[in-house]
Amino acid sequence: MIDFYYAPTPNGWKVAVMLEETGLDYQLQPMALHDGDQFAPAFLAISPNAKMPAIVDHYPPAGYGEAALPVFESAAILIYLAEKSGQFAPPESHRRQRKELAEWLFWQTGSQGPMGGQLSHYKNYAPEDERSYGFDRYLGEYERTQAVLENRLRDRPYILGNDYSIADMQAFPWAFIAKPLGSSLDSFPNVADWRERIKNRPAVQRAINLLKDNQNRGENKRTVDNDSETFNQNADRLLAIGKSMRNDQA
Ligand SMILES: N[C@@H](CCC(=O)N[C@@H](CS)C(=O)NCC(=O)O)C(=O)O
Repeated sequence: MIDFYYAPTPNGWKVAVMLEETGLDYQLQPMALHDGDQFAPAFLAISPNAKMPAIVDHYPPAGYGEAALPVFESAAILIYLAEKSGQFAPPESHRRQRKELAEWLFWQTGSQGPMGGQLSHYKNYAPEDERSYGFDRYLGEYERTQAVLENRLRDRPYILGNDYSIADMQAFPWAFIAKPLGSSLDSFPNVADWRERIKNRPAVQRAINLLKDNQNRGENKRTVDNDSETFNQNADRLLAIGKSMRNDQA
């Protein structure tokens, strides 16, 4: 059984898609990010970055030992689940493809994800009168990553070639929400086709519908104006929690 720490956001969907695709047995551990669940010491022991998604596998495969195994960061979780299930990643012996898998997972983690995340902040959550510079900058940066994907998909249906893989699951959610980010798919027809192919998979549909009612949107949307605590983070909170955890141990 795998505990899946989840909230219905693009980063949460990446792992939800993989769990639904593989059929691995999991139990949802819903997280209320705006109530600060991510700062609970028990969760920080699993995910020191104080962000979801994260998992705890209570029955890890041979070689990991018998203790329950925590994994944080979506790409690391996808690699782990691909290894556990033997699905959606090229085998270790396919060295060139494994190298490409690493490249695209790092690309998503270092480029597409952060640019999409900042764009979302300026489009949806920043103070109204301070949105414009940040929005313009991150729209450009986000669409730059869409262009990278567009070129990659010029001559192949999926990021690694003919086979749908965890590289697609990692990148799909941030292309899926292009329109709510204030971007358009019109200049990216290959991305639009790829997005459609993935979106129509039954497992993907199940994943993006998980806890859909808890999405941060609509009338009660949390923004910087009504929730400065989770939106305006700095080092203080995590340092204070770290200190209190050390004191508890002493
Ligand atoms: N690089 C991380 C990003 C995770 C992330 O940013 N998660 C957000 C939700 S989409 C979160 O947990 N935010 C809580 C917070 O910032 O306090 C991953 O891909 O796992």
